[in-house]
Amino acid sequence: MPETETARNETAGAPRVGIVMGSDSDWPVMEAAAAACAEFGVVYEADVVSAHRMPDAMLAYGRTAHERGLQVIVAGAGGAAHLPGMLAAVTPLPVIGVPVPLRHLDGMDSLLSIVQMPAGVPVATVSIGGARNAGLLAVRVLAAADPALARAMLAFQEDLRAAAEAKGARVRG
Ligand code: RP5
Repeated sequence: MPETETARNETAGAPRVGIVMGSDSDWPVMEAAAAACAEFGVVYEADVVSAHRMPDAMLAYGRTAHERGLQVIVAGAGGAAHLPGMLAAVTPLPVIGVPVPLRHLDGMDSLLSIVQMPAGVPVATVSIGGARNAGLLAVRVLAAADPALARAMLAFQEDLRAAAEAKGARVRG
């Protein structure tokens, strides 16, 4: 995974999205969230913040994230995936959860650990392994109050439409 300092460097600006995961073994999935942010020029930070192995650091991350200027948290974990929900319990920021698929159970355990939150503590859960959509959703959250980012998202959606239509044209011949 990248050096967190890279995303925090002063020329890039302060991170707006915090991408965290339970283990560095989650990074091959979670890097798609980072790539989506980077595509839109959104500065992110990425780090390992394990709910089970480093609970004090995890709670400190969640409690201080908004004070540090983060505006959205993308949290991925696999198995007994409590990280997104525990962060949502202590931060006022929107939390987007990514169920990371592990070798057993095809990620269903991760999905069910993240998605079924009690009322009052929301986690916006994407599909199993859906880190790209998590990154894109984080960009959309920011775009709600950032007109330039909203325009960039509309252009991205237009590209998606054009690509889908081109595929249709190839099928039709
Ligand atoms: C979870 O345990 C992590 O999010 C990861 O998906 C899983 C396995 O972690 P490692 O044993 O690979 O460090 O907490």
